[in-house]
Amino acid sequence: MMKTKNYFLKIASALFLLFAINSKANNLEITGTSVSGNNITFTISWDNSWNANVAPANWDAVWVFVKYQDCNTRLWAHTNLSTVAGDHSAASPLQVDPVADGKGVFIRRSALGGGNIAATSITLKMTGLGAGPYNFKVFGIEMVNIPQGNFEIGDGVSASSYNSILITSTSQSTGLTSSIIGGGSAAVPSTFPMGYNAFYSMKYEISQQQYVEFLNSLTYDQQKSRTFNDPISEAGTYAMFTGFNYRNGIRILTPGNNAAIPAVYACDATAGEENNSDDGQAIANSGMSYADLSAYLDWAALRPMTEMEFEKICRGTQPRVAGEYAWGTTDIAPINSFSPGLINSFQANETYTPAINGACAVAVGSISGVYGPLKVGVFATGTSGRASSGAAYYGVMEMSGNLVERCVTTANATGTAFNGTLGDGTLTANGDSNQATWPSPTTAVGICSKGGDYVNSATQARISNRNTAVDAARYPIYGGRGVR
Ligand SMILES: [Ca+2]
Ligand SMILES: [Ca+2]
Ligand SMILES: [Ca+2]
Repeated sequence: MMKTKNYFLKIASALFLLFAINSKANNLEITGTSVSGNNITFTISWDNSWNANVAPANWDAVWVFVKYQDCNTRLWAHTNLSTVAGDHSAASPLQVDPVADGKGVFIRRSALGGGNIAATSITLKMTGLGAGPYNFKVFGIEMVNIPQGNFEIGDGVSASSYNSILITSTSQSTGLTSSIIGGGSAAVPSTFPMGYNAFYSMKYEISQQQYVEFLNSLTYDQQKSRTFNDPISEAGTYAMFTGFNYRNGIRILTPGNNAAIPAVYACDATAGEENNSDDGQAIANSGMSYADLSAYLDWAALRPMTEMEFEKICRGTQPRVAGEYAWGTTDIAPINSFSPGLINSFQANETYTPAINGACAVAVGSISGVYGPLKVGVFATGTSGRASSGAAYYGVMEMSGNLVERCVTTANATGTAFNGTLGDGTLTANGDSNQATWPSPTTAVGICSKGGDYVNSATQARISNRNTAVDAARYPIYGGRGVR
């Protein structure tokens, strides 16, 4: 299960005393799954949840989706859930928000408040299931609500910055000409998700544990496309790199059988026995190409983020600051995995001490020792504020630094053709995403890089920095997250 420290504690503690309880790991856990007819019941818990009506006036949620495995074929498939709210139930303090395509639900606080969510019973109604027998697995991804509203783009000083303009409902409904948006952008049509409308963003970059759970639901051929070493490789082989590189500890636990039986993967950053507390489960997953990222997002029924949405998530309703990072100031304190202050390496409570404003995983002098991305939410502690935890305006983490966010660009017509089509939970036979208007996983034309990373200069981590170079490769600095 995903275990991360929370960053939002200090922001929220100004809003609700309840938030000041502790700084324990988020501990998103889904347990006790049982199925009766078309109903699937489980308990969910996570830490430091919020629902606030003062700035940033938003809430967190968990995107929950269900996969089922045919007990005969052993193949996993996506389960549809009812689109009718009354078909689902949640015990207090939670509610279930269905979605129109039935690919999952959002589970969130039903009333204003904050603090940990203790194990709470949820029952969801599944639809369209044929005769079994099946196994079921419930997946959860922490998300942050990004409210509808105006926001500014373009800080005027960062590389390829957009013009300094305000995005409004009119921008979204009529589109933007290339001369109005600037930055060498193509014209942006009204069908492109600009960030004005409300959406959800993943709180964190995709973690190694999340990628393991993804791999373990794929076929052999799909796994082969989504990893560096073939799934038939011997037990202990690292999945994403030639060996234990860039702090990526995903290994083959049980080898696959050529083209038939998929491999089983696990986290084992501290090599020897998998799934120990120091095995890097919550370290961001390095080494994903856009093809890997888009496959994960299609599988999870999310979608790629656009580079305009990136600026919305970071800056929120605040006025632009020249050269600002995701936390809204120009403070920057480069920190890396070999920095002496990094403690509890590879554990769920990996963090940096002492807390410092602008702490961010970007280039630190010369590279030495074991280096790679840090734990998602690494700088958040019980006493950290926005600038010391690195939180973007609405509470999304590591939008500056750690791993590069691969976003849909407005730099070319392939990117601007993107219309926000959601993933449907299903990949091609070889494990690629296949959703209409998504940039091609083969070429990555239409994808750009945002937010910088643990290797490159801090200037790339600025909110308004734009890097529109096309790159379909699998690099140690590449990661990402999805929205819906
Ligand atoms: Ca281990
Ligand atoms: Ca990042
Ligand atoms: Ca698909």
